[in-house]
Amino acid sequence: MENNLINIVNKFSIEETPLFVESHGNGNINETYKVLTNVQDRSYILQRKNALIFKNIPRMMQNIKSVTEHILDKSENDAVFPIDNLKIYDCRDGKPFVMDNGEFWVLTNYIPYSITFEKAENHALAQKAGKGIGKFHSLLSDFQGELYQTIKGFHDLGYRFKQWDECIKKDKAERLVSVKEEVEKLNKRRNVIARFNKMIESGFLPKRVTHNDTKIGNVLFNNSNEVICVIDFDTVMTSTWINDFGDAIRTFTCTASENEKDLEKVLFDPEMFKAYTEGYLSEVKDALSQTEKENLYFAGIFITFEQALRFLMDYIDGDTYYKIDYPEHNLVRARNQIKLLEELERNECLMREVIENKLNNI
Ligand code: GN1
Ligand code: MG
Repeated sequence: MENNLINIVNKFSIEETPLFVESHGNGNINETYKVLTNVQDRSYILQRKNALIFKNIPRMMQNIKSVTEHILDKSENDAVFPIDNLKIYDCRDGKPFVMDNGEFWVLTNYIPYSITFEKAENHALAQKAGKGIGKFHSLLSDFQGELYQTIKGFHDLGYRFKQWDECIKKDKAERLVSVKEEVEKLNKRRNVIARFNKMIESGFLPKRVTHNDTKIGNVLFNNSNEVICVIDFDTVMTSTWINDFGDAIRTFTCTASENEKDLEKVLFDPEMFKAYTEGYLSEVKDALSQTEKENLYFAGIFITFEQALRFLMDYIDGDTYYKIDYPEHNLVRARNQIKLLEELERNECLMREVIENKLNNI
């Protein structure tokens, strides 16, 4: 296996000699490896993109290239996104990926001494991450290019509800009987979520360049806990900033990771919400439209509901989408997200007040 991976790395245009390849990170979709080379502190990230989920990888890579080039052009000498971090290497025939046995491989820089987190460890970290994601949004706010829709209906709850109805009808893995309570908890929220989604999809909120996976694990920090950059651009598409704010709130304000089994540990931390929101708004406040400002408070609830639905659907379907470490993993994740959803709902007023307050005082 390792030899095969080294052969793949050798197809990319890099000067160093790859020596070792080791498994890296804990993504739920792609296979990720760190490649060590003959030059100290010159390592790479090799990824096998999941072609079952990303149906058109060449176009996805085109999205990633256009967006990273736009950032790199604008952020030269910028402390938040220092040049080179996001570079994607072409293979020797000029494409930004290698095809091997029908599989797509991509090579990017490994940033020395970089770290990621599964949950926010302190408020300063959440504040800095908010600033980093806000910076990502503001750097791309004047992007003029076209972006391909990498995954159909990714954050469109109308589309997700169609998948949900089908999933419940088919009950492919015959697990429905064991998750009645969870299904009911989601169904009873359907109308509220659908109404919010309709408002988003109707064009009431501006369409922007969005990351669409702004979870905590996709923000890279250095060992002094300063943000280096946002990573994992696979789902960069056009949608609303609500989605990115929401996914960050889902993960930065929760006292446990999305894999935590003990639901008593899954709580909303209001201080984390304040810190993240302050960092985020300090970068994008002036660019936000009035409708975005008015609807940010619901973003965390919206995306956490969606994530609970997606994990539960995958469990009912028989675990065909997300990687799992044990048979009940998707169910554990779904229950965890439902608990967080309840916590967020209880804090809806608080979130509204904090946003209003920060908008007036930053
Ligand atoms: C997946 O593979 P990863 O960890 O980057 C998923 C996200 C989910 C996330 C939950 C393409 O992201 O949408 O929010 O898991 N990516 C895709 O951890 O479905
Ligand atoms: Mg991702």
